[in-house]
Amino acid sequence: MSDNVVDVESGPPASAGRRPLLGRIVVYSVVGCQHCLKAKATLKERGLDYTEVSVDRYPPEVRNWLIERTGKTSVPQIFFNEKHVGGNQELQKLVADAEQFEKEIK
Ligand SMILES: N[C@@H](CCC(=O)N[C@@H](CS)C(=O)NCC(=O)O)C(=O)O
Repeated sequence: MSDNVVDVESGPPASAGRRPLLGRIVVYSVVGCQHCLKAKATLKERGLDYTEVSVDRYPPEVRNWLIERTGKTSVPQIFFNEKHVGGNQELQKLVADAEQFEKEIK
């Protein structure tokens, strides 16, 4: 396996300050969105890597897909693997509940 391919069996390597997470966090955002900045800062504070998709940089179909998938027009929309967590407000609620948060990120 080449060096830049994540081994799905073991997950990404846990280096200093970073949390091992089996899978992926995706933050769908819009450039300059304050709620998106807050959500990303919260994930960073917790050492959780995420992939950001700035929907305004893509054709409208991407945002339309997001609205269809989540039932929401606002950003951010956050996914832990295929599970839709919600927006920043839902993320903040989740991180405030340490036990639930630990369950969700595993
Ligand atoms: N309660 C939402 C609020 C998010 C929000 O208001 N985002 C703004 C951009 S910063 C937005 O998408 N507004 C357009 C809309 O609501 O359709 C959250 O916590 O994520």
